[in-house]
Amino acid sequence: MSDTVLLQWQDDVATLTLNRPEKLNAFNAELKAGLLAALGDLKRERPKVLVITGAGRAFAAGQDLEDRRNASNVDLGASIAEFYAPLVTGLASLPSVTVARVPGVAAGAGASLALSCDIVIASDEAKFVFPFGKIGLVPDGAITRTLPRLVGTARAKAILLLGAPVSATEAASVGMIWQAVPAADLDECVAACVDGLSSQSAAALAATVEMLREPSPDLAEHFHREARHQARLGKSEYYQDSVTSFLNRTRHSS
Ligand code: T3D
Repeated sequence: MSDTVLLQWQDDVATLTLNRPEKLNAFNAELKAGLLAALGDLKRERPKVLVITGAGRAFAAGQDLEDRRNASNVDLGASIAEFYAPLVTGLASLPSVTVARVPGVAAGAGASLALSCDIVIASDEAKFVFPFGKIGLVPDGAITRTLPRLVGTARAKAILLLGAPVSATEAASVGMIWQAVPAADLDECVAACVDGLSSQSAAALAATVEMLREPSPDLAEHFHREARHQARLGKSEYYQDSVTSFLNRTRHSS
């Protein structure tokens, strides 16, 4: 894997860093190849938690526009089919809880990537920029699907059609992301989130994200899936041990 993408491990937590800070981690060909290679590793290794972040002051500035100098020679449909779709669908199919650590700007497909994660924690200096209409493209990275689910259709339409940057603080206030935190506290907040996830059952977390990412449109089918997960998880040693330790807990009188 090239050093434009770093994949680091600590126990069952993986951290994927987009590493072209001088270009705000824009997706050039090398970085894209690195991301797809990393995705292959993640599919094999199945971490409990995956943190995705950008090196330096940005999360990611989206497609590298230097690689689009002669755009008429490039098939952008193929770019979606061969990179953006496999990336976002690949992440959505991981059993890992995905956490975006957003230190600064996330623009274009960079914003789509960040918002495709299960939990997004951003520095209060960050912003989400959707420049698609201004550069003559449809919003991609499935953001036209993701964003209405996060903030509702009316707000998603205004955000994507008007293209005004959304500050991290505003994003948190409308439920687009989980938290906007002071820049100096970003790492501590992400670490607390990761610790909270790490202390839980991997199988339970995987089932929970599977249900949350793609809820069944039909309520009966949703309950069917829920029952299947619960039947399996209910037989696990993890659950049995948790029940036993609850029942054997020591009560402290105050
Ligand atoms: O093509 C396809 O395959 C279809 C898919 C498209 C998906 C997309 O993502 S389309 C959207 C592409 N992204 C953008 O349009 C964002 C372009 N960037 C910006 O608008 C601004 O850079 C930011 C708002 C993100 C940040 O602004 P600022 O003032 O903080 O930083 P800056 O000075 O503009 O950028 C710093 C450097 O990063 C600069 O390089 P330099 O001059 O110092 O060598 C700049 O050129 C470079 N950079 C930033 N974004 C990109 C980029 N280089 C290439 N591509 C970029 N997208």
